[in-house]
Amino acid sequence: MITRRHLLLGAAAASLSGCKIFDNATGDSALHNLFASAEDLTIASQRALGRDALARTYPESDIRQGQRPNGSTDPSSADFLDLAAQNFTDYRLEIKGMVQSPQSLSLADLRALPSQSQITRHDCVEGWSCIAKWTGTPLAAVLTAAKPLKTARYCVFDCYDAIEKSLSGEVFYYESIDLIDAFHPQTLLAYAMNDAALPTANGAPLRLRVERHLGYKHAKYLKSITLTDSLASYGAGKGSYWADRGYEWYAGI
Ligand SMILES: Nc1nc2c(c(=O)[nH]1)N[C@H]1C(S)=C(S)[C@@H](COP(=O)(O)O)O[C@H]1N2
Ligand SMILES: [Mo]
Repeated sequence: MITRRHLLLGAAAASLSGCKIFDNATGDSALHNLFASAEDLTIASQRALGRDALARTYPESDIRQGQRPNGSTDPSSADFLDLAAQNFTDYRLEIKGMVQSPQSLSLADLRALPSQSQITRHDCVEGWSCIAKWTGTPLAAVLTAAKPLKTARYCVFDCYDAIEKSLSGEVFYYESIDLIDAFHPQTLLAYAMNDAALPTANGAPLRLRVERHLGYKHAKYLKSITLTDSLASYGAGKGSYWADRGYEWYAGI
């Protein structure tokens, strides 16, 4: 007999093997269907366990190395290079879309909001993990100031790095989370890592930490946050660079 627990374990196994399966392929519809149902189960199981449950945190002694950089590590867009050349003094994070009070926040503005540190483990679908200390502003504090409309359901993160460059143009990295995860107490806009300013390779000047999710949800090089009631008009319709290429959108761990 297949119990609910078996289904949940199966879902976990499928999501762990996801990267290897999809790294070089986008086409297998049977696997895609398995992923779609695994994703529903992951959301259902996280809801059942409580979407507010905290990710595990670690002592300082568990930080054994710097966070291994992955994906984009050195954005080359002109606007990013201009900001970096001024040590990000002109950087502004825009909060826009379905909000009552759009925000434009400098790093100093963000640092003046409550700050929080946490030592957590980052899990990439490629099969590696790193424990690091992250410091930043809870996303909840920024959203509270922006006053989301009641109809808003998601935050879409637009990033400065072109993850794809081709003759037909550039694709800038984008990700999204729902407002339940946006208001989760460990969801941070992080400006520091291991007690130093966030390195360029790890997403300077500001990146997302969304601790109960796989690595690709942790958008680096944040440019803006757009609140919306639908992801349909972002990217290929899933509001996530990797979800639009076959990975799970929710990617809960
Ligand atoms: N803007 C942006 N964010 C990104 C990526 C990226 O390429 N661009 N890669 C993702 C992936 S797959 C992982 S594992 C983590 C890597 O973060 P790190 O470089 O700090 O280890 O960032 C995620 N966020
Ligand atoms: Mo990753």
